Amino acid sequence: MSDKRTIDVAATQMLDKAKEIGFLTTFDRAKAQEPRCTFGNTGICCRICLQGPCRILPKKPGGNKGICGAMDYTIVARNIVRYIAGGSAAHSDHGRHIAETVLHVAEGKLKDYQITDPVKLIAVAKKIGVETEGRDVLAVAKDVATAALNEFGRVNEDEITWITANSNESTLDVLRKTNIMPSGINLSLAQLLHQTHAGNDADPVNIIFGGLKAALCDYDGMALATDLSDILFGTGVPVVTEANLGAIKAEKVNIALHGHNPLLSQMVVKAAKEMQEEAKAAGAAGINLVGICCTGNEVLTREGVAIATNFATQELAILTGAMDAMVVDVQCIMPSLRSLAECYHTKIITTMPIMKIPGSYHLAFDEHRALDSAKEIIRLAIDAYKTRDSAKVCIPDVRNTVVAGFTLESLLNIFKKINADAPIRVLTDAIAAGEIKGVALFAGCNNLKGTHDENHFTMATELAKNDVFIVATGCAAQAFAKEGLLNGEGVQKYAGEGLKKFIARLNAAAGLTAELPLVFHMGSCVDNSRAQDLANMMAIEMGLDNRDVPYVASAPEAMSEKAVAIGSWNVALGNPVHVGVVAPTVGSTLVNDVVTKVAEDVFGGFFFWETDPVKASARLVDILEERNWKNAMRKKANQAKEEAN
Ligand code: BF8
Ligand code: SF4
Repeated sequence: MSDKRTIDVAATQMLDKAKEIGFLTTFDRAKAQEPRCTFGNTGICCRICLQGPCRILPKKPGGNKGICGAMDYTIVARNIVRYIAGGSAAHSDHGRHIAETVLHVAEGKLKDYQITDPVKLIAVAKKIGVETEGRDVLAVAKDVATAALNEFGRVNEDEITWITANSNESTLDVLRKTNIMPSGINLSLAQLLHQTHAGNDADPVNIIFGGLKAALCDYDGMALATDLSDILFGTGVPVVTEANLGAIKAEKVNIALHGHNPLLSQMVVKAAKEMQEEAKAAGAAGINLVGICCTGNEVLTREGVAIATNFATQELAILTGAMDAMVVDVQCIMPSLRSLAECYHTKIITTMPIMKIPGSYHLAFDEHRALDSAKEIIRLAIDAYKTRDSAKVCIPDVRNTVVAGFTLESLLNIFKKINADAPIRVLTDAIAAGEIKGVALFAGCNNLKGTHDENHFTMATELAKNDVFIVATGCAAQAFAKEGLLNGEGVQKYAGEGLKKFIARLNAAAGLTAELPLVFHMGSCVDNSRAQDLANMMAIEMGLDNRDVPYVASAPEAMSEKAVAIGSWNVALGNPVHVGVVAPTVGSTLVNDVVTKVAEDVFGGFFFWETDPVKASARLVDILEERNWKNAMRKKANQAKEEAN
């Protein structure tokens, strides 16, 4: 574990303040956990039955296996795929919630939500085979939402819809041949928990394949979440805002939107617009919304809401003394928020039936009266504001300009201004010409096993220097936002000559008031599906299989089960994936070799673990250069020539 806590200047100031008031933050708690247990760290601790925990103790007679006889490889494989099950359940349940809401909108049951983007609705309907000709928008929406909900309960042999609709044929072939194509999400997740029950599957490879099937459900759940969120709230376009704790405003009622699901945060944004006067009547200059974690990314993309901070530093937003309410929904919310809030006037408001924190204020969010629920939340914040102690307010004067909102559609709209017929060719031609080396997706969390945000920053600037076009989601994107990589200055400071030229060309065509950024913010973690759509498009345009495309993914500070699931479907869909923490697969050479080596032969994608961000970046650049795309394109061109002769 590193001694340096964070590279974020605002966070450093707040950590010093925490020390001053004697509050132990997540950074202190991370230190308290050191040294870590090697068994757990490497994946060779089994706790899935009550005889356990069993550890692999090779030097003791009888200790080289668990009590039931499970080998290291079985234990490691079971542990890792159970992470995938957790992540996949979280993402897909988020998607289900949105799908259910779209269905209820289509049935006229909800007054506060509408179909905001009918163009996206028609595009999604066509993609998944829902009839659109001459049909009413709500009728189409009902069928699309029903198709999404059918992804969950399907128990027959039919293939799952969103993966089949989104993926390229050669990728689907691999998924079918390896028998990991899911049918229903619930079925695959239940089967995986069954498969990894004590005394069940002991074959590590079979377990990993079961895990990959569940990971594909993660992909499916997030792809439908992205599509249906766009339909409901609009597909983002470029927006300009700011990021870091300096986005919290002393003179305003500050509300942090924290969690993941836009069903709540979008409503708070809407309510805030209507309630500015109420805040003013309480003596504030208005209402200021800021985002934390992925719901922050959702409302940044669609509404231009500023970002306060990312996962590891969520507590620090409260330490500014100016956070009047933090409204949370699901996922990545630290239970510690509540005890810290006690030192201040901040109201922690939980809203979802599956996410409560003892002692915090629970306001059950009800989609049937969504706007009223959101208004109640804002009123709680205004009331809290009235009790704010101005002597405790200390907001770091740190913020950076952010240009975000690059959903795939909005990125393609920029490309279209250069090539209206084949927009994606703007990117692939620049790669073929050697101007840029390829595309890297940065995704995932913060992990305090390292220095907060350091891997993110170092890797993005290293890859930019090497002319890699970068897209980002999740807390990685928020790290870049805070550190000034999501604006034009970032390009001038960090891009290599080729990337600079490429972005300059986009700037000239885009005609936006703001300069395009070094890193293109694609949204929240469920929006990793947007990045995969980009990879799929590149493959089609370049005439390649996904496994040959110059596209890589990295989670420099992966933390959550969701990150494990995302990384795993990336591998299954053909992408090389870097992870900046050592995965708990290293306790079994066999399992580790399967996911880092054998996977490449089967899927084209593979994992590698590298905690040093400079080394990891160099490896990613090498991978982009070594991918088979040049050979494959040459071969295709020769074939075409021969056929023409
Ligand atoms: O879904 S990147 S810490 S906030 S899990 Fe969580 Fe990780 Fe952040 Fe978004 Ni994604
Ligand atoms: Fe131990 Fe086997 Fe039970 Fe795991 S399943 S805890 S290895 S007895």
